[in-house]
Amino acid sequence: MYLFLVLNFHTLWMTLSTAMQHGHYDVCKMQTMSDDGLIWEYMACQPESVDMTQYLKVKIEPPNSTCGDPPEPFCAMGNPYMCNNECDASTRELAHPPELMFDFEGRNPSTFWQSITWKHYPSPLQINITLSWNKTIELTNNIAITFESGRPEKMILEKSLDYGRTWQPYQFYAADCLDAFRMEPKSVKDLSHNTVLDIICTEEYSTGYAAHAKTISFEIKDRFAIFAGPRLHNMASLYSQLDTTKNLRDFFTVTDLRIRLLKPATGATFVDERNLGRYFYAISDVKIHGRCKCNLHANTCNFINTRLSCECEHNTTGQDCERCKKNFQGQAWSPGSYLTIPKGTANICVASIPSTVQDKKKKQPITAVFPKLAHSTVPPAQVSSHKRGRRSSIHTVPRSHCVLNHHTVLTDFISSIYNLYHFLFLLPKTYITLINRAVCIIVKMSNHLHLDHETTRRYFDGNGEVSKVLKSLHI
Ligand SMILES: [Ca+2]
Repeated sequence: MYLFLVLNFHTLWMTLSTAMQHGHYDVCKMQTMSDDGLIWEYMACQPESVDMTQYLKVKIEPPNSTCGDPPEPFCAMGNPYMCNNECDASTRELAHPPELMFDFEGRNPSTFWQSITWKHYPSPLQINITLSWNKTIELTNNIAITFESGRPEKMILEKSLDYGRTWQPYQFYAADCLDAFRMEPKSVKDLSHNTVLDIICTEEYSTGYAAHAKTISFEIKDRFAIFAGPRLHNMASLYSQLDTTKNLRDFFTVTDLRIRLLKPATGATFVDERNLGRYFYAISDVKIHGRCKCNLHANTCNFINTRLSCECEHNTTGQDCERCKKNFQGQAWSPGSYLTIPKGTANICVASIPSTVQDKKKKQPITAVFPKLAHSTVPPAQVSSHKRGRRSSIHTVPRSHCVLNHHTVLTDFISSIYNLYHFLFLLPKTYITLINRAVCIIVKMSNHLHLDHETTRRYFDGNGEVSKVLKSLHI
Protein backbone atom coordinates (compact mmCIF):
# COMPACT_ATOMS: atom_id res chain seq x y z
CA MET A 1 0.00 0.00 0.00
CA TYR A 2 2.76 2.43 1.01
CA LEU A 3 4.73 1.52 -2.09
CA PHE A 4 1.66 2.25 -4.20
CA LEU A 5 1.23 5.67 -2.59
CA VAL A 6 4.88 6.52 -3.07
CA LEU A 7 4.66 5.49 -6.73
CA ASN A 8 1.58 7.62 -7.22
CA PHE A 9 3.21 10.64 -5.59
CA HIS A 10 6.23 10.12 -7.79
CA THR A 11 4.02 9.94 -10.89
CA LEU A 12 2.15 13.03 -9.74
CA TRP A 13 5.35 14.96 -9.19
CA MET A 14 6.79 13.94 -12.57
CA THR A 15 3.57 14.95 -14.29
CA LEU A 16 3.47 18.28 -12.50
CA SER A 17 7.05 18.97 -13.48
CA THR A 18 6.30 18.14 -17.11
CA ALA A 19 3.16 20.25 -17.16
CA MET A 20 4.94 23.23 -15.68
CA GLN A 21 7.73 22.95 -18.22
CA HIS A 22 5.39 22.78 -21.20
CA GLY A 23 3.07 25.54 -20.08
CA HIS A 24 -0.62 25.53 -20.76
CA TYR A 25 -0.62 25.45 -24.59
CA ASP A 26 -0.52 21.69 -24.90
CA VAL A 27 -4.10 21.17 -23.79
CA CYS A 28 -7.21 22.85 -25.22
CA LYS A 29 -9.55 22.03 -22.37
CA MET A 30 -9.40 20.05 -19.21
CA GLN A 31 -11.49 19.10 -16.27
CA THR A 32 -10.75 20.93 -13.11
CA MET A 33 -12.12 20.95 -9.58
CA SER A 34 -14.05 23.96 -8.35
CA ASP A 35 -16.51 24.66 -5.56
CA ASP A 36 -19.20 23.34 -7.91
CA GLY A 37 -17.38 20.07 -8.57
CA LEU A 38 -15.70 18.96 -11.78
CA ILE A 39 -16.02 21.44 -14.62
CA TRP A 40 -14.48 22.02 -18.05
CA GLU A 41 -11.94 24.78 -18.32
CA TYR A 42 -11.11 26.06 -21.82
CA MET A 43 -7.67 27.29 -22.76
CA ALA A 44 -5.94 28.60 -25.83
CA CYS A 45 -3.81 25.84 -27.28
CA GLN A 46 -1.37 25.24 -30.10
CA PRO A 47 0.41 22.28 -31.68
CA GLU A 48 3.91 21.37 -30.68
CA SER A 49 6.80 22.93 -32.53
CA VAL A 50 8.37 20.33 -34.83
CA ASP A 51 10.79 19.89 -37.71
CA MET A 52 8.67 21.23 -40.59
CA THR A 53 10.97 20.00 -43.36
CA GLN A 54 9.32 16.57 -43.18
CA TYR A 55 6.05 18.06 -44.44
CA LEU A 56 7.16 20.33 -47.27
CA LYS A 57 7.24 20.06 -51.04
CA VAL A 58 10.33 21.34 -52.76
CA LYS A 59 10.55 22.82 -56.24
CA ILE A 60 13.72 23.87 -58.04
CA GLU A 61 13.45 26.53 -60.76
CA PRO A 62 14.43 26.52 -63.54
CA PRO A 63 13.59 22.79 -63.57
CA ASN A 64 16.89 21.70 -65.16
CA SER A 65 19.00 23.40 -62.49
CA THR A 66 19.94 20.27 -60.56
CA CYS A 67 23.24 18.81 -61.72
CA GLY A 68 23.68 15.41 -63.32
CA ASP A 69 21.34 15.41 -66.30
CA PRO A 70 23.39 15.19 -68.42
CA PRO A 71 26.34 14.17 -66.22
CA GLU A 72 28.89 16.93 -65.76
CA PRO A 73 32.23 17.32 -64.04
CA PHE A 74 32.80 19.88 -61.31
CA CYS A 75 35.80 21.08 -59.40
CA ALA A 76 36.52 20.48 -55.72
CA MET A 77 35.38 23.32 -53.52
CA GLY A 78 38.68 24.14 -51.92
CA ASN A 79 40.86 23.30 -54.90
CA PRO A 80 39.75 24.61 -58.33
CA TYR A 81 42.36 22.49 -60.10
CA MET A 82 40.84 19.23 -58.90
CA CYS A 83 38.06 18.88 -61.45
CA ASN A 84 37.64 15.11 -61.53
CA ASN A 85 34.40 15.05 -59.53
CA GLU A 86 31.26 14.11 -61.38
CA CYS A 87 27.55 14.64 -60.83
CA ASP A 88 25.40 11.99 -62.51
CA ALA A 89 21.66 11.90 -61.82
CA SER A 90 21.38 8.31 -63.10
CA THR A 91 23.86 6.92 -60.55
CA ARG A 92 22.76 6.89 -56.93
CA GLU A 93 26.24 7.50 -55.53
CA LEU A 94 26.83 10.47 -57.84
CA ALA A 95 23.37 12.06 -57.83
CA HIS A 96 22.48 15.14 -55.80
CA PRO A 97 18.68 15.46 -55.85
CA PRO A 98 16.77 18.11 -53.80
CA GLU A 99 15.60 15.66 -51.11
CA LEU A 100 19.18 15.39 -49.85
CA MET A 101 18.70 18.85 -48.32
CA PHE A 102 16.20 17.37 -45.86
CA ASP A 103 17.52 13.90 -44.99
CA PHE A 104 19.23 13.05 -41.73
CA GLU A 105 22.49 14.95 -41.53
CA GLY A 106 25.32 13.92 -39.29
CA ARG A 107 26.90 11.21 -41.35
CA ASN A 108 30.24 11.71 -43.01
CA PRO A 109 30.47 12.59 -45.84
CA SER A 110 27.29 14.64 -45.88
CA THR A 111 24.58 14.33 -48.52
CA PHE A 112 23.56 17.39 -50.52
CA TRP A 113 21.61 18.89 -53.38
CA GLN A 114 23.83 20.41 -56.02
CA SER A 115 23.12 22.75 -58.91
CA ILE A 116 24.56 22.79 -62.39
CA THR A 117 27.84 24.68 -62.68
CA TRP A 118 28.15 28.25 -63.96
CA LYS A 119 28.99 27.04 -67.45
CA HIS A 120 26.97 29.82 -69.14
CA TYR A 121 28.92 32.63 -67.53
CA PRO A 122 28.54 35.65 -67.82
CA SER A 123 24.79 34.92 -67.84
CA PRO A 124 23.82 34.86 -64.17
CA LEU A 125 23.43 31.50 -62.44
CA GLN A 126 20.17 32.14 -60.62
CA ILE A 127 18.11 29.34 -59.07
CA ASN A 128 15.00 29.41 -56.90
CA ILE A 129 14.28 26.75 -54.28
CA THR A 130 10.64 26.93 -53.22
CA LEU A 131 9.46 25.15 -50.08
CA SER A 132 5.68 24.77 -49.81
CA TRP A 133 3.51 23.44 -46.97
CA ASN A 134 0.09 24.14 -48.48
CA LYS A 135 -0.78 25.26 -44.96
CA THR A 136 -0.02 28.30 -42.83
CA ILE A 137 2.74 27.56 -40.35
CA GLU A 138 4.33 29.64 -37.63
CA LEU A 139 8.11 29.66 -37.41
CA THR A 140 9.45 29.00 -33.94
CA ASN A 141 13.20 28.71 -34.38
CA ASN A 142 15.95 30.01 -36.61
CA ILE A 143 15.96 28.90 -40.23
CA ALA A 144 19.37 27.42 -40.96
CA ILE A 145 20.60 26.61 -44.47
CA THR A 146 23.91 24.76 -44.58
CA PHE A 147 25.94 24.99 -47.77
CA GLU A 148 28.26 22.22 -48.81
CA SER A 149 30.02 24.60 -51.18
CA GLY A 150 30.81 28.24 -50.43
CA ARG A 151 27.88 30.35 -49.32
CA PRO A 152 26.37 32.42 -52.15
CA GLU A 153 27.52 35.98 -52.61
CA LYS A 154 23.97 37.14 -53.30
CA MET A 155 20.82 35.54 -51.94
CA ILE A 156 17.30 36.55 -50.91
CA LEU A 157 15.11 34.57 -48.54
CA GLU A 158 11.47 35.24 -49.39
CA LYS A 159 8.15 34.26 -47.85
CA SER A 160 4.60 33.89 -49.03
CA LEU A 161 1.44 34.00 -46.97
CA ASP A 162 -0.91 33.13 -49.83
CA TYR A 163 0.39 29.79 -51.09
CA GLY A 164 2.93 31.28 -53.48
CA ARG A 165 0.75 33.83 -55.28
CA THR A 166 2.65 36.81 -53.86
CA TRP A 167 6.08 36.99 -52.29
CA GLN A 168 7.80 39.34 -49.87
CA PRO A 169 11.48 39.43 -48.97
CA TYR A 170 12.36 38.06 -45.53
CA GLN A 171 16.05 38.90 -45.55
CA PHE A 172 18.76 39.86 -48.03
CA TYR A 173 22.18 38.25 -47.88
CA ALA A 174 25.22 39.58 -49.71
CA ALA A 175 28.96 39.83 -49.47
CA ASP A 176 28.41 43.54 -50.25
CA CYS A 177 24.88 44.76 -49.48
CA LEU A 178 25.35 48.18 -51.04
CA ASP A 179 26.69 46.72 -54.25
CA ALA A 180 24.22 43.84 -54.50
CA PHE A 181 20.98 45.41 -53.27
CA ARG A 182 21.75 49.08 -52.61
CA MET A 183 21.01 48.50 -48.96
CA GLU A 184 23.05 49.44 -45.91
CA PRO A 185 24.33 46.28 -44.23
CA LYS A 186 22.64 45.54 -40.94
CA SER A 187 22.50 42.81 -38.36
CA VAL A 188 19.50 41.46 -36.48
CA LYS A 189 21.22 42.88 -33.40
CA ASP A 190 20.50 46.37 -34.79
CA LEU A 191 16.74 45.76 -34.61
CA SER A 192 14.53 47.07 -31.81
CA HIS A 193 10.85 47.02 -30.76
CA ASN A 194 10.09 49.62 -33.41
CA THR A 195 12.09 48.08 -36.23
CA VAL A 196 11.60 44.36 -35.61
CA LEU A 197 9.57 44.01 -38.81
CA ASP A 198 12.20 45.76 -40.95
CA ILE A 199 13.64 43.74 -43.80
CA ILE A 200 17.42 43.95 -43.62
CA CYS A 201 20.42 43.03 -45.74
CA THR A 202 23.15 41.25 -43.82
CA GLU A 203 26.78 40.54 -44.73
CA GLU A 204 27.26 38.09 -41.86
CA TYR A 205 26.68 34.92 -43.86
CA SER A 206 28.00 35.48 -47.33
CA THR A 207 31.70 34.83 -47.38
CA GLY A 208 34.13 32.10 -46.48
CA TYR A 209 34.77 28.45 -47.21
CA ALA A 210 35.75 27.61 -43.63
CA ALA A 211 34.11 24.56 -42.08
CA HIS A 212 32.52 26.62 -39.32
CA ALA A 213 31.08 29.14 -41.77
CA LYS A 214 28.77 27.11 -43.94
CA THR A 215 25.43 28.21 -42.62
CA ILE A 216 23.06 31.00 -43.55
CA SER A 217 20.56 31.83 -40.85
CA PHE A 218 17.30 33.69 -40.57
CA GLU A 219 17.18 34.67 -36.93
CA ILE A 220 13.75 34.01 -35.51
CA LYS A 221 14.92 33.67 -31.91
CA ASP A 222 16.83 36.94 -31.93
CA ARG A 223 13.63 38.65 -33.03
CA PHE A 224 11.67 36.90 -30.26
CA ALA A 225 14.37 38.03 -27.83
CA ILE A 226 13.64 41.69 -28.60
CA PHE A 227 10.43 41.18 -26.61
CA ALA A 228 11.20 38.18 -24.44
CA GLY A 229 14.76 38.97 -23.35
CA PRO A 230 18.03 37.35 -24.43
CA ARG A 231 17.21 33.94 -22.96
CA LEU A 232 13.53 34.15 -23.92
CA HIS A 233 12.73 34.12 -20.20
CA ASN A 234 9.89 36.63 -20.53
CA MET A 235 7.68 34.90 -23.08
CA ALA A 236 4.62 36.62 -21.53
CA SER A 237 5.90 39.88 -22.95
CA LEU A 238 6.25 38.34 -26.43
CA TYR A 239 2.80 36.74 -26.21
CA SER A 240 1.32 40.04 -25.15
CA GLN A 241 2.77 41.66 -28.28
CA LEU A 242 1.60 38.80 -30.50
CA ASP A 243 -1.90 39.15 -29.08
CA THR A 244 -2.20 42.79 -29.96
CA THR A 245 -0.10 43.10 -33.12
CA LYS A 246 -1.36 41.21 -36.17
CA ASN A 247 1.63 42.33 -38.25
CA LEU A 248 3.95 40.68 -35.75
CA ARG A 249 1.97 37.44 -35.85
CA ASP A 250 1.98 37.51 -39.63
CA PHE A 251 5.71 38.20 -39.73
CA PHE A 252 6.45 34.76 -38.31
CA THR A 253 3.74 33.05 -40.37
CA VAL A 254 4.30 31.55 -43.84
CA THR A 255 2.76 29.12 -46.28
CA ASP A 256 5.88 28.99 -48.46
CA LEU A 257 9.51 29.98 -48.32
CA ARG A 258 11.69 30.70 -51.33
CA ILE A 259 15.47 30.68 -51.37
CA ARG A 260 16.60 32.82 -54.29
CA LEU A 261 20.21 31.99 -55.11
CA LEU A 262 21.47 34.91 -57.19
CA LYS A 263 25.25 34.53 -57.35
CA PRO A 264 27.43 31.61 -56.27
CA ALA A 265 30.53 31.98 -54.15
CA THR A 266 33.53 33.00 -56.20
CA GLY A 267 36.00 33.47 -53.37
CA ALA A 268 37.57 36.35 -55.29
CA THR A 269 36.74 39.66 -56.90
CA PHE A 270 36.68 38.13 -60.37
CA VAL A 271 35.36 34.95 -61.95
CA ASP A 272 37.94 32.50 -63.30
CA GLU A 273 36.48 31.78 -66.75
CA ARG A 274 38.93 28.90 -67.32
CA ASN A 275 37.47 27.03 -64.35
CA LEU A 276 33.72 27.61 -64.44
CA GLY A 277 33.23 24.09 -63.02
CA ARG A 278 34.15 25.46 -59.57
CA TYR A 279 31.09 27.73 -59.36
CA PHE A 280 27.81 26.17 -58.29
CA TYR A 281 25.46 25.94 -55.32
CA ALA A 282 25.31 22.94 -53.00
CA ILE A 283 23.12 22.69 -49.91
CA SER A 284 23.49 19.81 -47.45
CA ASP A 285 20.86 20.71 -44.86
CA VAL A 286 17.88 22.97 -44.25
CA LYS A 287 16.45 23.34 -40.76
CA ILE A 288 13.01 24.85 -40.31
CA HIS A 289 11.15 24.48 -37.05
CA GLY A 290 7.59 25.64 -36.66
CA ARG A 291 4.07 24.61 -35.89
CA CYS A 292 0.79 24.52 -37.73
CA LYS A 293 -1.08 27.76 -37.34
CA CYS A 294 -4.36 26.75 -35.71
CA ASN A 295 -5.34 30.16 -34.32
CA LEU A 296 -4.88 28.80 -30.79
CA HIS A 297 -7.81 26.43 -31.24
CA ALA A 298 -5.99 23.08 -31.64
CA ASN A 299 -3.09 21.27 -30.05
CA THR A 300 -2.82 18.60 -32.74
CA CYS A 301 -1.93 18.94 -36.40
CA ASN A 302 -2.49 15.95 -38.67
CA PHE A 303 -0.64 15.06 -41.84
CA ILE A 304 -3.08 13.06 -43.94
CA ASN A 305 -2.77 12.44 -47.68
CA THR A 306 0.22 14.81 -47.86
CA ARG A 307 -1.82 17.63 -46.34
CA LEU A 308 -1.42 19.30 -42.95
CA SER A 309 -4.58 20.17 -41.08
CA CYS A 310 -5.41 21.28 -37.55
CA GLU A 311 -7.54 18.99 -35.40
CA CYS A 312 -9.79 21.81 -34.28
CA GLU A 313 -11.24 22.17 -30.77
CA HIS A 314 -13.46 24.86 -29.26
CA ASN A 315 -16.22 24.20 -31.87
CA THR A 316 -14.04 25.60 -34.64
CA THR A 317 -13.30 24.08 -38.05
CA GLY A 318 -11.23 24.63 -41.20
CA GLN A 319 -7.63 23.85 -42.05
CA ASP A 320 -6.47 26.57 -39.61
CA CYS A 321 -9.54 26.43 -37.30
CA GLU A 322 -10.35 29.77 -38.89
CA ARG A 323 -14.12 29.65 -38.54
CA CYS A 324 -16.86 28.41 -36.25
CA LYS A 325 -18.65 25.12 -36.92
CA LYS A 326 -22.03 25.33 -38.59
CA ASN A 327 -24.17 25.31 -35.47
CA PHE A 328 -21.76 27.25 -33.30
CA GLN A 329 -21.98 30.77 -34.66
CA GLY A 330 -23.59 32.44 -31.66
CA GLN A 331 -20.87 35.05 -31.83
CA ALA A 332 -18.18 36.08 -34.29
CA TRP A 333 -15.16 33.78 -34.60
CA SER A 334 -11.94 34.99 -32.97
CA PRO A 335 -8.53 33.44 -32.53
CA GLY A 336 -7.64 32.35 -29.03
CA SER A 337 -5.52 34.56 -26.87
CA TYR A 338 -1.88 33.90 -26.09
CA LEU A 339 -2.40 35.38 -22.67
CA THR A 340 -3.40 33.08 -19.89
CA ILE A 341 -6.72 33.18 -18.10
CA PRO A 342 -8.01 35.54 -16.79
CA LYS A 343 -6.22 38.12 -19.00
CA GLY A 344 -6.81 36.07 -22.13
CA THR A 345 -9.60 33.86 -23.34
CA ALA A 346 -9.87 30.75 -25.47
CA ASN A 347 -12.61 32.43 -27.53
CA ILE A 348 -14.51 29.21 -28.07
CA CYS A 349 -17.34 29.26 -30.59
CA VAL A 350 -20.71 29.07 -28.91
CA ALA A 351 -23.96 27.55 -30.11
CA SER A 352 -26.00 29.49 -32.65
CA ILE A 353 -29.34 30.84 -31.57
CA PRO A 354 -32.09 29.86 -34.03
CA SER A 355 -34.19 32.79 -35.23
CA THR A 356 -37.30 31.40 -33.53
CA VAL A 357 -35.41 31.34 -30.27
CA GLN A 358 -34.21 34.87 -30.79
CA ASP A 359 -37.82 35.97 -31.19
CA LYS A 360 -38.75 34.28 -27.93
CA LYS A 361 -35.68 35.72 -26.25
CA LYS A 362 -37.16 39.16 -26.60
CA LYS A 363 -40.23 38.09 -24.67
CA GLN A 364 -38.94 35.72 -22.00
CA PRO A 365 -35.87 35.26 -19.85
CA ILE A 366 -33.57 32.80 -21.65
CA THR A 367 -32.83 30.62 -18.67
CA ALA A 368 -36.51 29.93 -18.21
CA VAL A 369 -37.07 28.70 -21.76
CA PHE A 370 -33.77 27.40 -23.15
CA PRO A 371 -31.30 26.96 -20.32
CA LYS A 372 -28.73 25.20 -22.54
CA LEU A 373 -28.51 28.18 -24.88
CA ALA A 374 -28.07 30.74 -22.16
CA HIS A 375 -24.28 30.66 -22.53
CA SER A 376 -24.56 32.28 -25.96
CA THR A 377 -25.30 35.55 -24.28
CA VAL A 378 -22.22 35.50 -22.07
CA PRO A 379 -19.63 38.06 -23.20
CA PRO A 380 -16.54 36.55 -24.90
CA ALA A 381 -14.25 37.64 -22.09
CA GLN A 382 -15.93 35.09 -19.84
CA VAL A 383 -15.59 32.13 -22.16
CA SER A 384 -12.95 30.50 -20.07
CA SER A 385 -14.49 31.21 -16.72
CA HIS A 386 -15.49 28.26 -14.62
CA LYS A 387 -19.18 28.87 -15.04
CA ARG A 388 -18.79 29.05 -18.77
CA GLY A 389 -16.79 25.85 -18.71
CA ARG A 390 -19.50 24.06 -16.82
CA ARG A 391 -22.15 25.11 -19.30
CA SER A 392 -19.95 23.98 -22.13
CA SER A 393 -19.65 20.48 -20.66
CA ILE A 394 -22.46 19.47 -23.04
CA HIS A 395 -19.77 19.27 -25.74
CA THR A 396 -18.36 15.89 -26.67
CA VAL A 397 -15.56 14.70 -24.42
CA PRO A 398 -12.43 14.34 -26.57
CA ARG A 399 -10.66 11.01 -26.73
CA SER A 400 -7.58 12.37 -25.07
CA HIS A 401 -9.37 13.18 -21.80
CA CYS A 402 -10.26 10.94 -18.92
CA VAL A 403 -13.58 9.23 -18.74
CA LEU A 404 -15.52 11.34 -16.28
CA ASN A 405 -16.47 8.57 -13.88
CA HIS A 406 -13.00 7.14 -13.55
CA HIS A 407 -11.77 10.63 -13.13
CA THR A 408 -14.14 11.09 -10.21
CA VAL A 409 -12.85 7.94 -8.55
CA LEU A 410 -9.26 9.05 -8.80
CA THR A 411 -9.97 12.63 -7.86
CA ASP A 412 -11.54 11.29 -4.65
CA PHE A 413 -8.45 9.25 -4.10
CA ILE A 414 -6.12 12.18 -4.62
CA SER A 415 -8.31 14.43 -2.45
CA SER A 416 -8.14 11.99 0.44
CA ILE A 417 -4.37 12.11 0.21
CA TYR A 418 -4.48 15.91 0.23
CA ASN A 419 -6.53 15.87 3.38
CA LEU A 420 -4.23 13.36 5.00
CA TYR A 421 -1.25 15.61 4.61
CA HIS A 422 -3.12 18.92 4.99
CA PHE A 423 -1.65 19.62 1.60
CA LEU A 424 -4.55 21.00 -0.38
CA PHE A 425 -4.73 24.31 1.45
CA LEU A 426 -1.16 25.10 0.66
CA LEU A 427 -1.60 24.77 -3.08
CA PRO A 428 -2.47 27.69 -5.38
CA LYS A 429 -5.27 27.12 -7.86
CA THR A 430 -2.92 26.71 -10.82
CA TYR A 431 -1.34 23.69 -9.21
CA ILE A 432 -4.72 22.15 -8.51
CA THR A 433 -5.42 22.43 -12.25
CA LEU A 434 -2.15 20.74 -13.02
CA ILE A 435 -2.87 18.03 -10.47
CA ASN A 436 -6.15 17.31 -12.23
CA ARG A 437 -4.16 16.72 -15.37
CA ALA A 438 -1.90 14.40 -13.47
CA VAL A 439 -4.97 12.45 -12.42
CA CYS A 440 -5.80 11.93 -16.08
CA ILE A 441 -2.40 10.46 -16.68
CA ILE A 442 -2.75 8.15 -13.68
CA VAL A 443 -6.06 6.96 -15.14
CA LYS A 444 -4.35 6.17 -18.39
CA MET A 445 -1.51 4.42 -16.58
CA SER A 446 -3.87 2.27 -14.56
CA ASN A 447 -5.73 1.39 -17.75
CA HIS A 448 -2.45 0.54 -19.37
CA LEU A 449 -1.40 -1.68 -16.47
CA HIS A 450 -4.80 -3.43 -16.60
CA LEU A 451 -5.30 -3.17 -12.85
CA ASP A 452 -8.15 -5.47 -12.02
CA HIS A 453 -11.14 -3.98 -10.28
CA GLU A 454 -10.58 -5.78 -7.00
CA THR A 455 -7.08 -4.36 -6.80
CA THR A 456 -8.34 -0.90 -7.72
CA ARG A 457 -11.02 -1.09 -5.03
CA ARG A 458 -8.55 -2.30 -2.42
CA TYR A 459 -6.09 0.48 -3.17
CA PHE A 460 -8.46 3.36 -3.70
CA ASP A 461 -11.20 2.71 -1.19
CA GLY A 462 -10.30 4.77 1.84
CA ASN A 463 -13.69 5.53 3.30
CA GLY A 464 -16.23 3.49 1.36
CA GLU A 465 -17.11 6.33 -0.99
CA VAL A 466 -15.21 4.82 -3.88
CA SER A 467 -17.04 1.54 -3.53
CA LYS A 468 -20.30 3.36 -4.05
CA VAL A 469 -19.01 5.00 -7.19
CA LEU A 470 -17.66 1.74 -8.55
CA LYS A 471 -21.00 0.10 -7.79
CA SER A 472 -22.85 2.82 -9.63
CA LEU A 473 -20.59 2.15 -12.60
CA HIS A 474 -21.44 -1.56 -12.46
CA ILE A 475 -17.79 -2.35 -11.94
CA1 LIG B 1 21.73 16.14 -46.40
